Amino acid sequence: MRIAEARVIVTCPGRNFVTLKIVTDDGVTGVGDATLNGRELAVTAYLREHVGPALIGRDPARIEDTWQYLYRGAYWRRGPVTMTAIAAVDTALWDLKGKVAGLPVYQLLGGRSRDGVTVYGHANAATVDEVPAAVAVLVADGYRAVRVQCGIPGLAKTYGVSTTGDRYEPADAAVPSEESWSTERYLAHVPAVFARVRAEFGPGLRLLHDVHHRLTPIEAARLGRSLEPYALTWMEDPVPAELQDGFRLIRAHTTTPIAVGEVFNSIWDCEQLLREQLIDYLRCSVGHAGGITHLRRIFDLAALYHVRSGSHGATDLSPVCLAAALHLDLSIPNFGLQEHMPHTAETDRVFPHAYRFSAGLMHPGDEPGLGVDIDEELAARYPYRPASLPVNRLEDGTLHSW
Ligand code: CS2
Ligand code: MG
Repeated sequence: MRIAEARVIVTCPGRNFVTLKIVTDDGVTGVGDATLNGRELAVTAYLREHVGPALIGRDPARIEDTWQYLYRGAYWRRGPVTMTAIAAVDTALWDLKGKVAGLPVYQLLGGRSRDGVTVYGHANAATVDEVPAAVAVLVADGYRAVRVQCGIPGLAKTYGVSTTGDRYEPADAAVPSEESWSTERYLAHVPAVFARVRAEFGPGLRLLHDVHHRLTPIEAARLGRSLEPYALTWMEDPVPAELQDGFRLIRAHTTTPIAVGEVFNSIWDCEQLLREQLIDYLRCSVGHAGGITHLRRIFDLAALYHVRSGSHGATDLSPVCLAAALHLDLSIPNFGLQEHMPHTAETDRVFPHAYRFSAGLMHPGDEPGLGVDIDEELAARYPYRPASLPVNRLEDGTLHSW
């Protein structure tokens, strides 16, 4: 068996997705998610121009060798575009290997380590008074863990909260839209949000919050300490993660667990945070961190330091990525939580899949491979639409992290 074609499919059923479909000379296919929110065409070009031609004629069974070939062969190693492209190839090859073996990928990864994959949902509300109703919807749906994001008094918009009543999709304009931010307003407001949730739902519900890279280490330490009475499962992306020593300062002041990593794309981005036990959950995704092969390696390193997985799973990661994530989540020993933002029905039609949600757990299904595909005819009806993520400015106009 040899690789005969590497097809890159760009579609926009409500938001852009990029999918790599690898086809063998026997007609067996595998798919990988190559979506990088706001930079979709960069990965598309990388795959079409620099990776696809090099795959033709290769043995699809040689997954690790292909990974090394694409990683070392790039010369310019790492980075979100390169690693998303490698991730798509790797994921497609695991899909293919499962189909050839007649086994779901999780069986190739060592089988089930748990009954199902515990997922967390998103409760978003414009005001504190609206938060309990948003959380109640998820609890009623069976979620055992809920991420809570709330509007901030005095700010028109903030991360995670839709202002249109539609689903929250942050890539909302061809040229980045601008949002306004106030750390002072945020830090003064967030504890009351979780005090309200705990008062309404008690101590058992696992609560999470995404800070989205917006604080300094001492501000994050203050936030973590202010949230300690509410026993969060995690405080996510408290600071931009370039300065990893900064996490020592947060750790010195608060026991609120920390989750980081959705913007990481290689084991090297994680190594110091893991070795120094500066985080508690690692958010790297199959789609952005080099695929199943690399992410399994990252989670094995994390396990040495008591760090559990908490993979990114926003709607800008396609159903192909979610399917692959569930196979890995089901099998690794140090699974923590999996993010689950359900895709639209339109997206689910473009990406038929076997995975299912029930009572707070997800399972990838037992179809050979990943149990997901792309309906290329339907995908062709949704042309690419330029869309960029927003930028963020402080109230005095200073550019800040979004
Ligand atoms: C967020 C994401 O889901 C999360 O935790 O950080 O929604 C993130 O904003 C988007 O994936 C960016 O494309
Ligand atoms: Mg996040």
